[in-house]
This record gives sequence, C-alpha cells and structure tokens, in this order.
Amino acid sequence: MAAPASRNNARRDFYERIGGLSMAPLWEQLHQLVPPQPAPKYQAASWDYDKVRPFLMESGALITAKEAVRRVLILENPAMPGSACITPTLYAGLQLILPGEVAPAHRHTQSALRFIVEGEGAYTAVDGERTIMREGDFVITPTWTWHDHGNDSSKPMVWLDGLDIPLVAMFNAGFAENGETDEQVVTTPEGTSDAKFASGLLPVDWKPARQTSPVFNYPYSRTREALQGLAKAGPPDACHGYKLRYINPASGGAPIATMGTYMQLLPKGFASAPYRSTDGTVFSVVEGTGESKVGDKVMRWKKRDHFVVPSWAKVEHHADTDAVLFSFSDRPVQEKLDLWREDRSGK
Ligand code: GTQ
Repeated sequence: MAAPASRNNARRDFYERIGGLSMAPLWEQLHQLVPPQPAPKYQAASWDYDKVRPFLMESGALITAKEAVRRVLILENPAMPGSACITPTLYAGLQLILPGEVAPAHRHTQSALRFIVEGEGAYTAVDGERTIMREGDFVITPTWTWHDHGNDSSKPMVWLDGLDIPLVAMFNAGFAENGETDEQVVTTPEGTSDAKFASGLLPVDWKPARQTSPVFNYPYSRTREALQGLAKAGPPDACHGYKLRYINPASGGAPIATMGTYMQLLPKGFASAPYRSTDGTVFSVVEGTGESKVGDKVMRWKKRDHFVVPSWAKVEHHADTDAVLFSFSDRPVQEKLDLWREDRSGK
C-alpha cells in the first residue's frame, strides 16, 4: 500500500494532468455539489429605511431618472458583493422618482414587481395602460412588456423593485430594448385591466397569452381589507400569522411566473413558531414594528424597512404592534421544478 504522502502526491499529479483536459475529480467536491441540505452562500440582512432614505434622496441630486434610465439603489446581499443579488436568484432595489420625472420606456425579458414604499400619485405604464400607485400597492411589469414610470405628484416616490435578473442571467435568456419615446402613448383608459380581470370576472372569450397575471395593480386597500377579514375569522397560523398569496385570477397561480408575492398580518404580540423553507425571501415592512430572528441574528424592523431571509434558515417573527409584511421569493419556480420544501417542525 502506498504511504499517504505519496498517495496524495499521486492524486495531485493526476488532478493536474486531467485539469489540462478541462476535467476534475468529482470525489473532491461531491459533498458540496450534492449537499445533505441547503447550505446558502448568502446571509440574512436588513436595511433600515432611516439610514437608506437620505442616500436615496442624495442620488436624486446626483443623477436624473432620465439619465439613469432607472434611478435605483440596489439592495445587495452583503455576502455576495458585486453580484447585484439579494439572493442568488433575486434582485431587489429601491427606485426613486422625483416630481415631474420620467423613467423612460423600455422592455426586457426580466419580470419586475414594484412594491410601493413611500409616496403616492406616480404612475407606471404597461403596454399602453397607466396605473396610479399608492403605498402598499403591488404592481407588475410582465416579461417583455413596454414600461415607463412617471411622477405627476408633488412628492418623491420610492418603491421596491423585485426582479428575476439573476435567474434570467443563469439561463442566458436576457433581451432588452429601449422605447422610441420616453413615455409610451396611452392607448387604454386607466382601470381597464382592473375592469376586465380584477373583479372576479374575465372577458368571455379571453385566452391568456402568458403565465403572468393580466392584473397589474393589486391595491393595498383591498389587500388590507382581506387580511382584516381573515383576522376576524379565526386564529392565526402558528408560523405565518395571517398570510395570503397574490394570484393570477386566470390560473390561481403566482402573478409572475418566476416570483411569488405574499402579504401577512402579524397581530400585536404575535410570536411565530420557527419556520424554514427553501425559497430565500425578501421582506418589505408595510406597517408596525417588530423583529425577525434568523439563527443568532436579530433584525429589528419598522415600516419601510427591508430584510432578507435565506433559504432553509430558520426564521421567527415577533410583532410589537399589529404588523404587515409584504414578501417575495422564487417559490413558484421551485414548485414547478418539484424542489420547494418547508419545515414547520421548529427543529
Ligand atoms: O424599472 O425597468 O430596479 O429594468 C432594475 C432594472 C428596475 C425597471 C430595476 C429595471 C428596472
């Protein structure tokens, strides 16, 4: 039998020689490639809006929305510097539009969600129809649709952008085009998609052209009312409080093929049972104060703060006051691929 030192030398020499042929020994990395359970290379992190907002406003003086195309401060996972990712599959950023500004029309295969954090009265236009956005509204920009944003109000507007940029990059399926004009021509009266698709009815002969929801604004007033009704009807779920998922009314599936979106109400004093799932999740705090514990990390939060919980990390939420949390993740993709798992056991 060869002595360990000479055996290791022989192996190293072998690895070098096969390396020349762009080959590598699986047995040196099998454990990392096929881990017994998820071992995310990103971390729980949070962004305090009081600290973030001054920089957002400073960016407003540095560059116009027109020059920037999208004036956004990316929320980057601290464990993935330079990646522009908040999780390995998701992008998040805070977009600022000042009164009178327009973020010019473009389209791309990446899908986007907007979750309105501050202000009201700016619009986003999708394929010729505008919708006015208010705090807590969840707005969709479907894949490959023309969109521009503008602010006709008198106050700055800030929203959370959630995009599937890293997923699309992984597939090398990204395409983008700029519009011919900054603002697309309005071809459809405001409220048309609401009337056609968001009233429990659908146009009789309408056939969906894509998986993305035909509704593109889910207003907070309705979401809040639904949560309130749910809270009156019975006790909260031990892990989630009162949690609803947004749907495409034509399919019952997620409103965006690549991103699931959720809203949950945690009643005052509620302490959630430990929970983990394989979809790393980004949260935006809509109402209230509280904290979320992930491992040893305690993230205090209040209205307009943001935080991210990694895949398979055990999370416990505690609400000091009635609290409402918006969140998004890649769960619909994982479900399509038969990968999604959750663990409610608290172990
Ligand atoms: O609004 O189209 O935060 O294309 C990043 C890329 C926003 C947008 C972002 C984008 C957009």
